[in-house]
Amino acid sequence: MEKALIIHLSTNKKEKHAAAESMQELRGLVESAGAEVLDEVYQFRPQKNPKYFIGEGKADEIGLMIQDREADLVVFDHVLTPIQQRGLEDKFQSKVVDRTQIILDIFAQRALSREGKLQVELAQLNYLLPRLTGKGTALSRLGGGIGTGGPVEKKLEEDRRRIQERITHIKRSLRKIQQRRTEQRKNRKKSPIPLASLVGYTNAGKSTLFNQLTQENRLVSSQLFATLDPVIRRINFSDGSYCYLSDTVGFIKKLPVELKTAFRATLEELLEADCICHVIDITSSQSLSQVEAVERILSELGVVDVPHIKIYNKIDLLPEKQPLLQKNQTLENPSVYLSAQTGEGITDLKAKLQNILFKDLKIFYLRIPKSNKIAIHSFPKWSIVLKRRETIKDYELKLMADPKSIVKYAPYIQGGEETW
Ligand SMILES: Nc1nc2c(ncn2[C@@H]2O[C@H](COP(=O)(O)OP(=O)(O)OP(=O)(O)O)[C@@H](O)[C@H]2O)c(=O)[nH]1
Ligand SMILES: [Mg+2]
Repeated sequence: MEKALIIHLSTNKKEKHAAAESMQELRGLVESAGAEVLDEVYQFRPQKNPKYFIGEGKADEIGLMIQDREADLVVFDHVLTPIQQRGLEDKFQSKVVDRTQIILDIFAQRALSREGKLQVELAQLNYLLPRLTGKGTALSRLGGGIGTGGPVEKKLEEDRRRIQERITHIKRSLRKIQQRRTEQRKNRKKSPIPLASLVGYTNAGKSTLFNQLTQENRLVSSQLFATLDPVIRRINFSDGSYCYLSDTVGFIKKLPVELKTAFRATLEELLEADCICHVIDITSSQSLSQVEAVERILSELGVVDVPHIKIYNKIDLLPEKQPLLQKNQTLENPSVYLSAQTGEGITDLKAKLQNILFKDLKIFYLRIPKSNKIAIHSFPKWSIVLKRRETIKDYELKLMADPKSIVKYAPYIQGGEETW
């Protein structure tokens, strides 16, 4: 296991608290990427050093620490320029990476689907391209000064061209995959069955809740970004109605722009949701700023007027039954306190989901003669069939539908409630 030192630079003394929070998150990221954190180093400095990012004196200090603690890796809680990364690697004689690279690394380890893998590769290449001269490779060590004439430049030019070609190729493949998904989505849109989407900060408990609601067995883990590939399953409600639920990649503050771009198509699926279920880890000391970060990303994606439920998760970890705040609740945008792990509060969530998703639908009872084949086959296209049964001559259906869409079938509507 690689051993890492993690470094944070504040340019503003007032940001002490934010610095500690950000470093706690970086520690989680480094561990999720598979390394061990040996120590944390903070520096306050009004300006970034163009060559070393931190001050040169601090860099020397860290150089000694690397030897002393036998670190293999130094991770900066920021985005480094190629020059800074090279300057630091030369000074430390050790690997130096930034926050973006750590996140890209985790994504690369987790991607399973073809689309996910291509998206991560695209993000990595876009990160690499402007840094091609700056990496600590044998090649770039020659960079600058005598002897870096024609051949080296030519080699770099070739590398850049090959990367550019690969980027074009990946983009083309992704477009094809995404076209297919758009088709599937259109079909789903035509169906009357509504879609709820789980969103939230990484590690909030989305997949745990997904499993609880859909009886699935998706990977749940204390590692950050355990989920990358989106998935959709059905939730069944006790009255026989149902909806779809999607689970997807978690959000994080300072999400690298390369990943935002590459995963845009995945994230844009949220625009299709009829309800956004925002899962919040109530036990995190940073839950407020995490909520803000998630809301910012949602609004950047244009997900603004979709009804949402705020789901405060992990209440089983709260010290005792402390009164839980229920503020800023509306019928359209309620909140729920629950434990995705124990199942406490799930019934409440399901009821609120039903209120939102089926708000415009009513229950109807119909009796249709078996001879009317067209009518029978059309029901699933515009209604949610809750139950069906048959007599010798007729089909009888209990269904949920928009009163406007059922007008055509008015002659078949029955009273019949008590007989079901
Ligand atoms: N105690 C407790 N732990 C929970 C609860 N819900 C989730 N967890 C834990 O929180 C961690 C993260 O859960 P996940 O469901 O993987 O979280 P996620 O939001 O899907 O995370 P990413 O996919 O990484 O973005 C795991 O260790 C879960 O066991 C809960 O209600 N109570
Ligand atoms: Mg997950």
